[in-house]
Amino acid sequence: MENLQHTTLGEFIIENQKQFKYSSGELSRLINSIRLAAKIVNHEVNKAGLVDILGEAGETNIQGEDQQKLDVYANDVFKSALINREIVCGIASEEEDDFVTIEGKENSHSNKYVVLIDPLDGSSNIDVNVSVGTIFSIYRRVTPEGTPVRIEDFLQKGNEQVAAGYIVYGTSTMLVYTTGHGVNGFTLNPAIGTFYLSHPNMEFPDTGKIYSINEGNYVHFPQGVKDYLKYCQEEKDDRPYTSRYIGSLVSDFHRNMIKGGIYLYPTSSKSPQGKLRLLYECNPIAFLAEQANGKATDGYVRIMDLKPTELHQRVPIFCGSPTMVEKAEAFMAKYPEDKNY
Ligand code: AHM
Ligand code: MG
Repeated sequence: MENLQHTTLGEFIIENQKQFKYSSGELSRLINSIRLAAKIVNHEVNKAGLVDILGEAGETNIQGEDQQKLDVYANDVFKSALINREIVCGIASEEEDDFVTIEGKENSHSNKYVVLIDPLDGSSNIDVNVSVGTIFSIYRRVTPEGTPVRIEDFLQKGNEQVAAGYIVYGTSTMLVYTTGHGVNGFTLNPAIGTFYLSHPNMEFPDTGKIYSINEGNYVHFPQGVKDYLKYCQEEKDDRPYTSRYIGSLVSDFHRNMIKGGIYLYPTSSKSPQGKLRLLYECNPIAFLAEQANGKATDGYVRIMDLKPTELHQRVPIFCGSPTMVEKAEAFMAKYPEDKNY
């Protein structure tokens, strides 16, 4: 039977609204609409294995409905949840070349927040039934309310985030988020469609034994990363560490936060700026990491101190248990020339 003593996400959002300094209920409504969209996307992601029976993306299925690719579908769901409820003035998404401007009531641009989102990260994992995620980042606009949003509303430092979070569609579906007062995780009970607070005050252990990196790129990595990987594999003290790499940022990060570990996506000669996107992958992950006793840097500089220059900018990222990130940074510091990627 359902334990009615457990806090639901809806209750948690209301109870914690007063913590937020500009509390007008707008941020709470925004997180509520992300909660709703997460449930809809979860429902669709769960059916992904049926695609061979129901029809491939881009085809028409047996019922005559057009099948969409799941990342495009997730983008549409999150966008319409945010647009229909008239709570944001702009959205930037991995799925959209440019940011989307949203008009509020009576054609004004009166809402305060912008959302940056990766609607379905790691989506190549869908075909093989491995977990994927959604990542989101929320800012207050910097341009005047009532006017259309501009690029500078989106190109804010990670430091300015008011909230960030992710949904992991894994063996369970979880929504994990922060508004700058720690990190809390909620698990979906799919039978009744309710998220329950299952992981209050999540924190990275100070150190851990897991390193997560696509080691297939080893020969292309900067020397500092190569040296750090050799350190991870060395037989000394509590090493060698364990290698775990799902290839889904959200899932790798989530596991490391619970067990202790480091995730790295460095620059390489194949991807000289790294692969992951600053605005809707690295910054929200960095905010969560720091709110959970962890660290996130580009190997030299704190991710949330980087000044964004473009919407889909890529940066290298090293994040996770603080002692492990600091150790990796010490190896990078020996090669200061690699700082200018
Ligand atoms: P995507 O935004 O195209 O899905 O790529 C992001 C994903 C991350 O989730 C994951 O950590 C990384 O790309 C894996 O990349 P690789 O296959 O190069 O190791
Ligand atoms: Mg992505």
